[in-house]
Amino acid sequence: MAKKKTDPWGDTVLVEFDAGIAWVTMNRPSKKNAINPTMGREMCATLETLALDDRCGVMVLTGAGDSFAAGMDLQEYFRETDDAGDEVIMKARRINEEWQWRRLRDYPKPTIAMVNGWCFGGAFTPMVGCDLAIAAEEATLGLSEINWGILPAGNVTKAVVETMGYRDALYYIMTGEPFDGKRAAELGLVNEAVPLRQLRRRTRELAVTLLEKNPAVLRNAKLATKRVRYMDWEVSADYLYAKMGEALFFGEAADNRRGAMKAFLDDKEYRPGLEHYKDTKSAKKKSGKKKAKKKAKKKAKKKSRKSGK
Ligand code: ACO
Ligand code: V55
Repeated sequence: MAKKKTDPWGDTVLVEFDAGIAWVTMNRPSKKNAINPTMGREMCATLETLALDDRCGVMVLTGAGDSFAAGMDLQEYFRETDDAGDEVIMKARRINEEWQWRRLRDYPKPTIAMVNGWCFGGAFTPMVGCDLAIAAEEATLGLSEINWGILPAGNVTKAVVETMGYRDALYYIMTGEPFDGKRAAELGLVNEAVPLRQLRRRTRELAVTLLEKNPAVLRNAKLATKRVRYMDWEVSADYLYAKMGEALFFGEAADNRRGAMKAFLDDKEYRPGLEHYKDTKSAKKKSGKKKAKKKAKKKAKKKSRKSGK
């Protein structure tokens, strides 16, 4: 498979496009991908650009070498900003939170964190900021803040209580004890853990599943999940009907829905409980459009033929 490598946003972030997937790599391997202010700026630019780039149907966030990211850079993010004063600290925080949770949590494309290795402290915020996460069983994660003298800020504590149970969150925040990828899956911090040698393959497989869905409906489904979490049942019911209706006005979502109902109810061609509806008509319409999309569709079709429908 031909891979195109571009790094127009600098050295700390790498982007590779591959059949509808944008692999975004935190790239300071000699510093275990510790997140410094430069990476923050380059991540903001990267996410901003990929949001409007058709080559990015799904965004995967990962790290170069043996690390996802060893948290915030203790030298450049903490020690150097300590010396520089309030305004500099506040600017560094603003840029950091811009990509780590403000932008990521509401990202218009589906996002997957691929936790390939060391993942500490500040790395939890973008990891949880992604919609889904897969870890290598061999990865080592931890809330190491308490081990060196701070509490998990930068919304790390928020990310942890949103994913882990209450007792587990307190346990790992208070002890700073490291744990592996398998344990991260048990804790609900990631969706699943697989052996490192299968990590990329499994992540790609999950991304391809997401690429098959109607993108407007998928976007609204994920945003609605995040919103209704803190609503009461009455407000949530109204909100979901409004969003369900709204999503049908975007792109080919209404055609997709109508076609799927026909294929199930009239033609008895497929069963929505068991598989994704493949809209052959709109696939043809799209085929002149974008190379990456075409490639992804073709791959998905081939896969469904192989599996005997
Ligand atoms: N900030 C700054 N530099 C870092 C960081 C970091 N968070 N993590 C690693 N590095 C640097 C090391 O200083 C070292 O630099 P050098 O080669 O210039 O001396 C290089 O990365 C390699 O790290 P080593 O410690 O030599 O690698 P090792 O494999 O022995 O250990 C480990 C890896 C466990 C990740 C270790 O580097 C570590 O504990 N890092 C800090 C993890 C952490 O607690 N991060 C902060 C979380 S709290 C927060 O983010 C707010
Ligand atoms: C921390 C993390 C931050 C931050 C300040 O977990 C402290 C410690 C993720 O950003 O801005």
